[in-house]
Amino acid sequence: MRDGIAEPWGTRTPYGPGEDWPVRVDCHLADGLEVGDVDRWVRTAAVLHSNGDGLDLAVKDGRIAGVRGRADDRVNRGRLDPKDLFGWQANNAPDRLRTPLVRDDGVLRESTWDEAMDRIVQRSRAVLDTEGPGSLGFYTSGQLFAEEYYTLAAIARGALGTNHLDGNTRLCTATAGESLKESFGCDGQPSSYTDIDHADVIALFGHNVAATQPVLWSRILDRIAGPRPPRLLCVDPRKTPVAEAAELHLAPLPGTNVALLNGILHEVVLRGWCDDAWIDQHTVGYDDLVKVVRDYPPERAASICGVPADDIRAAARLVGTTDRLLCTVLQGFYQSHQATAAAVQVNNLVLLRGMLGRPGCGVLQMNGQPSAENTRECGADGDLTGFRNWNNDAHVAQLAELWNVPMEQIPHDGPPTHLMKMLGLAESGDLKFWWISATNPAVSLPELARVRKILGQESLFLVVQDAFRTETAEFADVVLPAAMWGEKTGTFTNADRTVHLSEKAVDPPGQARPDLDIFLDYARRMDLRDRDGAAFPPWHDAESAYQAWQKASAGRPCDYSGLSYEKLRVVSGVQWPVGEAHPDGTERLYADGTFFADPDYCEEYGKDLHTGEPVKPEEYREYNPDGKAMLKPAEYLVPAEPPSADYPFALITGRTLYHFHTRTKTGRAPQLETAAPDVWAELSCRDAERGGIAEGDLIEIRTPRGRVRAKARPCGIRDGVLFLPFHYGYWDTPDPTGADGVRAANELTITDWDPVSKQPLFKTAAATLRKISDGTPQEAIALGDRAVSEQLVE
Ligand SMILES: Nc1nc2c(c(=O)[nH]1)N[C@H]1C(S)=C(S)[C@@H](COP(=O)(O)OP(=O)(O)OC[C@H]3O[C@@H](n4cnc5c(=O)[nH]c(N)nc54)[C@H](O)[C@@H]3O)O[C@H]1N2
Ligand SMILES: Nc1nc2c(c(=O)[nH]1)N[C@H]1C(S)=C(S)[C@@H](COP(=O)(O)OP(=O)(O)OC[C@H]3O[C@@H](n4cnc5c(=O)[nH]c(N)nc54)[C@H](O)[C@@H]3O)O[C@H]1N2
Ligand SMILES: [Mo]
Repeated sequence: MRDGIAEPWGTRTPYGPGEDWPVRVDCHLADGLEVGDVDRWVRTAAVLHSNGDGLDLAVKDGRIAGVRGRADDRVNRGRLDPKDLFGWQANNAPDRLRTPLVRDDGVLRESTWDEAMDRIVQRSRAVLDTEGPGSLGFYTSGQLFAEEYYTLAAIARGALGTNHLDGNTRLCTATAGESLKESFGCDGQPSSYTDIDHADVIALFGHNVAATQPVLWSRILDRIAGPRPPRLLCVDPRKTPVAEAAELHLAPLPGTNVALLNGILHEVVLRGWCDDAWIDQHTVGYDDLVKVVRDYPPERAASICGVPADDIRAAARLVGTTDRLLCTVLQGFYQSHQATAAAVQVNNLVLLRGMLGRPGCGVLQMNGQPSAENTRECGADGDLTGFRNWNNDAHVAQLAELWNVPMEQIPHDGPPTHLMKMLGLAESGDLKFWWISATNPAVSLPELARVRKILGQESLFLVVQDAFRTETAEFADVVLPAAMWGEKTGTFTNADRTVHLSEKAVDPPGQARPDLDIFLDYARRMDLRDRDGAAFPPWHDAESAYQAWQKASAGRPCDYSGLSYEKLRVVSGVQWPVGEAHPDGTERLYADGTFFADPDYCEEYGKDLHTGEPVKPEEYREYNPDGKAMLKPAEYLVPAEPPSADYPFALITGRTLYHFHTRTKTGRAPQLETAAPDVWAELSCRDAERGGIAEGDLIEIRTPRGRVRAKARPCGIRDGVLFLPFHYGYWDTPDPTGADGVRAANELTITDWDPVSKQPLFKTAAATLRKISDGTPQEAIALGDRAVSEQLVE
């Protein structure tokens, strides 16, 4: 048992290219408990990121009492990161929701399930009868199980017939999905984590993997410590541990990723580093791409991004001349104004170099949350179930047949409503009923002052389904207590298509119930029926829901038809598709050079990368009749809110290693909370010196939307850029900064989104800064998070 806080990545187990990653089993048990005392171990995987690390829960006296990594798991070979070592304690927190709550006279009070569900059913019925299905909306998560999303999609789209269903994956990996649709015609991760075992160059684009998938980072560190290590390129305005370890670190101005990639592609094309034969055979769009990137010589890109032109040349040489190039992309690309356009340029790089389907090659358009992939594939986000195309009547007809509902009932006269649009519908009063499950928008959405106003609006009946009484629950008309991971059964799929089964280990507290049971209970109480009058959905528990999902996925790219619960109980992690052609799963997609892009099969016809305007079916047929991979160019566009005289800094937001999102779990794990107890703001040492600001001083950051007070942390971030972690909600009182409770980064962020993926811009706002007061040496020391993680890099 290592000190998971002081050693987030643990000890090195070096290995060479093409070798198996050695096993290292991490374990943490409740104080005083020995392995021999554990009653039983129950199979699951990590839920505090998208890595999908296989683990077993220790059960003692009916409670979760620890975790142990599974040595035979394909993803982690036994390793666990700090959040996974300690985060399970949240399940046992004394302040879990144990009963439903309903609002009377403005106050939430305890109620029974019958009373709470009656209120929900009455209101849904009334709204449905008077205003139609378009007045009901559902906003779900990237943290439930596939069974739960599939059920919610069937209820919302199939039975109620509303188009307003989306997940918080909109904030998270909408761009991952969209960029894959743009380039390959369909969502689905091309590559595999095992590509790290083979890669010669790993390029990380806006992805602080050391903090956000520490076990994946351990895998990279172990390659670096072994023979013939991979060379690393890091693109991030901050000096992250990834940047420290990289051979080359480019720190572009926030929001300039497209210009940077165009500069790199310019070099790759003009220096002849393309795989021309592969491009000819497998892609369309080469000439369009060349026409655009020709105008981005490194000097031009350098002047836009604020990085040296020679560094762009060096980066291009690194990715342009290696035989095994693996690229990863995450929020530094996804949460800015040209999110999809930028992520697609990384796909272009991989395509130009013919780097698909071989060990050590490819692209990981990463996910963030443990089951973000399932939200997308089950159709609980802006797509139809099974990566089906809303704009293809044959696909809608398949769903109608599967669900035995009239095809007209499944909304498909426009794209499914994305979250930011739903928020607008709630604001305008058009949305009258909104059911939010497993997400905490009162902290995680941009421009919180507006979000609070909308959630609190009289015209909106708000249902919040969570394990805790969150900031969002405080606005609810009805609060439903949910069982969490470990307290229910289901499957979830990580960022490299690895599916795990998560088994119920213990009972939920009080009257809390699994989300699946709640959704099914709602369907029964609403008396939802299929075309023949049978109760819909017809399934009744996790396994029957999963079997229905298997059937819905059969023949689609995300094929689960050959992957039973039984098999998942034997093999630790299987990658979809799993069907007749691939009974044991599929390590890499597109190894045979065929894509899911055929006009009759593809998930989407694509969009204009600048405006988001959907491509018409007939245009797509003409552009890509044979379903090849697509090379799509984009011009760089200036961010909507660039730094100005009044707001001279570029503000970005993101994560720390020790917390997950709005801290409902990690804030309840003492080791994690102590490691990063309060908000801080990163600024460059030079900016700090100019402002007379020292480590630990209290500073105030302002944008046109609001202000936040935080302790200053001068560090290696690029000049002119500020960074705030977004974990700290305003609800935690008393507020230690004394700044009237305002410490949520999203007080500052802007209501704006990428026109293609509709993902909000959490990483680019213009801000100003002033010092409020001197800190004390103790306060500087209390900022332990940075101290610990940076010291370990050295
Ligand atoms: N510890 C921890 N791990 C997590 C989570 C967590 O909350 N805590 N959440 C999980 C989830 S849901 C997600 S989505 C992932 C997110 O994982 P990441 O994307 O790795 O995390 P972020 O900190 O949001 O952003 C990554 C980096 O983007 C950089 N960046 C900001 N603006 C730009 C830009 O314009 N260009 C470039 N190139 N880079 C930029 C930031 O400096 C930051 O270091 O993490 C997952 N894992
Ligand atoms: N400024 C800024 N904002 C951001 C980001 C950023 O980088 N910067 N990142 C964005 C990203 S990538 C993400 S993913 C979002 C995350 O934003 P949120 O989804 O709001 O974050 P969480 O705190 O994970 O909220 C999940 C909620 O689900 C509850 N929960 C957990 N398990 C279960 C369950 O099994 N059932 C039910 N019913 N509830 C459960 C938890 O208690 C918690 O309240 O934040 C986004 N917001
Ligand atoms: Mo995320």
